Amino acid sequence: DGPSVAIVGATGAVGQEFLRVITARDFPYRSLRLLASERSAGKRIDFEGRGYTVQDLAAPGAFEGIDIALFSAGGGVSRAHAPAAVASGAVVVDNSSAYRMDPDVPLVIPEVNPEAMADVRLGKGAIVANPNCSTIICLMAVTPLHRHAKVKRMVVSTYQAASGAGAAAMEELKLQTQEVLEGKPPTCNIFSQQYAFNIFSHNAPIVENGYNEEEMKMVKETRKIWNDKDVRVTATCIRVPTMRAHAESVNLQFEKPLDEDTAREILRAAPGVTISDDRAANRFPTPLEVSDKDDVSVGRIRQDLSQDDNRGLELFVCGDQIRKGAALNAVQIAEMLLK
Ligand code: A2P
Ligand code: 11C
Repeated sequence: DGPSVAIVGATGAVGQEFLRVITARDFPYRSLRLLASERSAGKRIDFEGRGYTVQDLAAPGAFEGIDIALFSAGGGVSRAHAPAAVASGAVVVDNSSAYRMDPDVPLVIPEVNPEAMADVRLGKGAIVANPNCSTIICLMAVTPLHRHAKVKRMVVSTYQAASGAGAAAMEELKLQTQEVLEGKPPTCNIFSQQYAFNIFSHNAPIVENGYNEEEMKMVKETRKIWNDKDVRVTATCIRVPTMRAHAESVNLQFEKPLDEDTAREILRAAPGVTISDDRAANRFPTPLEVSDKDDVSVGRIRQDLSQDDNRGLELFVCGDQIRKGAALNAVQIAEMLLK
């Protein structure tokens, strides 16, 4: 029993994580179809005791009989193929940026705004968008506080892992690290500059206002998810040589006062959030600690001393970019469709 599920981009970093999350959560499925590019067509993937042959997404009938299609093969692939999936009656959960800002497409973090997808039904073709990983990780920690004291302004600085740029970027980081240690010139295929032992501004293109696209996604997606077009958000997104979890420094300005003890209490009760805030031991969230974990981890919770009347807080958040930033969030959306 359960829905028939297709995974688009099944050979990629997020695609492989979909499979792990499906197993971890015991997601019920009637059948599974693994789709990727023609490069991978014919490749065998063993999953839960069965062998699957990867199929070419572009072959006719790729979505025939599919109830839920989990897409993670980039925006171009989603734009090219999600309409066909919808036309054949599937609900597409799209991990790309292609449809996020479409007013007819819900942009959903299940712990934050499940109500946005109230009209989406299994059996009726539709798209639900998964937010950008940096947005998800940030809003998992900030939304519970926002509900309490209303965020007026949010300043985010990110420290983003290789996985955000795909499996090949993770391989490039490993290879470069080895090359640099051996005194060889680093191979730069995915990124245009040395990544190992370096940090640089996020590789997303810079737009007209000087921000890069990753930063603008955080701005626009936050407004849509919170349904608050007035909230002020600014971000600086940086790539750091970690493997699969993003870190973010978040500065908040609230409409109402919020002291740090109350903030800690609120976060302790928040689903999908763990607190790691040991001042005595100087131990706080790290990308390594949250890797392969479902929860985002929050620490460095402190009053912003530059703001009056307890109107400001500082936080440091880490989250597994492939897990909650992508695959887990999408599978949670799929689970909501089964309710
Ligand atoms: P393939 O392995 O056949 O190239 P990652 O983000 O880790 O780089 O993974 C990208 C995923 O998207 C892979 O599964 C990749 O398949 C898939 N993909 C990329 N381009 C296409 C395409 N044009 N059609 C179908 N799948 C694609
Ligand atoms: C990163 N978040 O970490 C990016 C990549 O809009 O889904 C994913 C871009 C997106 O590099």
